[in-house]
Amino acid sequence: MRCTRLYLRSDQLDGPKSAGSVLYAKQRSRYDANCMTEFANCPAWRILLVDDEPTQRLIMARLLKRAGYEVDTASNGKEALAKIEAGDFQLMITDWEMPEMDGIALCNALRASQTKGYIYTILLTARDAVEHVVTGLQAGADDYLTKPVIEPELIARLSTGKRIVTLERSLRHANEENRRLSITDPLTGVYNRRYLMEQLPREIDRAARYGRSLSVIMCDVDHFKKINDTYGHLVGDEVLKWFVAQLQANIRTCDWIARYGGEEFVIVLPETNVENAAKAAEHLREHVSKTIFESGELRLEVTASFGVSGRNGNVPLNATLDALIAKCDAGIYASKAAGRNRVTVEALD
Ligand code: GH3
Ligand code: MG
Ligand code: MG
Ligand code: MG
Repeated sequence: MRCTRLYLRSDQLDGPKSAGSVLYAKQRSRYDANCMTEFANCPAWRILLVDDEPTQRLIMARLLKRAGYEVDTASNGKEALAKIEAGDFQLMITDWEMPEMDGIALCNALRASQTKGYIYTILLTARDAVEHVVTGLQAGADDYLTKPVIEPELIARLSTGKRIVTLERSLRHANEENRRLSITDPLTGVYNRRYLMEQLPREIDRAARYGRSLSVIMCDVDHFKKINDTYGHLVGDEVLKWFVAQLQANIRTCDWIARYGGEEFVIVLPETNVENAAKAAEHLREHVSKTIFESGELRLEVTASFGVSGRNGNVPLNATLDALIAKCDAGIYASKAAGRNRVTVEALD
């Protein structure tokens, strides 16, 4: 492959194509086609090009656009950081020497900040001593190239960047998916007990620290074992999904549901005093009891028993997770004992 060094004469870029550049263009389009397959799931690759020299920016931007990248430019590190904050870049090519904030400071700042995804960074500079390379990489650059840049080499190094970014992206997605699965009940799609035990203490701490109200509703489907025994576990599963859908459709968006176990669910109501939580529970109870579960020919009346507890913002209570759950549990027990399909409020001591 012919390797042309890129000099700062823009007329060279727009001039007639030589046989070498046509061959190179063909090779590059094959290369790009490979990249297209390899990165087919990615949206357009966005590069932030940072350089204080307008001509260098212009020529490099044209080169990168021809290679299929979306390009945005900045003339120093400060401007680059502002664009990174506002935009979505996967790759960055930065000059070293620039006014206000140079490329080294930019790399340091980028690595110290939280970006949406990894930004693969190439430092492109006239400085070519080994100690400069070391300083650049230590500042957080992933790669180091010297000016004048050799176009195919830059394109090849950017493709390395794309591989790294793709790997980072798939790892991040896998982690997010694992996290989602680890806190979700697979049958009903609401949070599971692990999430409840992790998140409810945080809600309690926040409410206690800022003197805010927080309430919890616990509910248990009545005579659920009978539904399983009569119609089978698959119907039982459908009833549980239906029950959760009824709850979900009748709570506020800031309230959240977790499956405590079996046919027992917990609804956490931030910023809600116990009186209003009791009203919410009564509304849920009534809605469930008046709505018929339907599946094929089957029509079922389903009811549930509720226990409510919580803290009111103006009462200096130090509720604990165990105390709240125990009170809700006691509420359910009392509702069951009183005949089921009812709501019992248990105040915290
Ligand atoms: P009560 O009114 O006193 O709450 O009676 P109940 O029958 O609802 O309560 P019990 O604790 O006797 O039975 C709960 C049943 O829920 C027993 C268990 O097999 C069933 N169960 C637990 N998890 C699931 C599930 O994921 N799917 C199905 N189909 N059944 C489940
Ligand atoms: Mg410069
Ligand atoms: Mg139960
Ligand atoms: Mg039950």
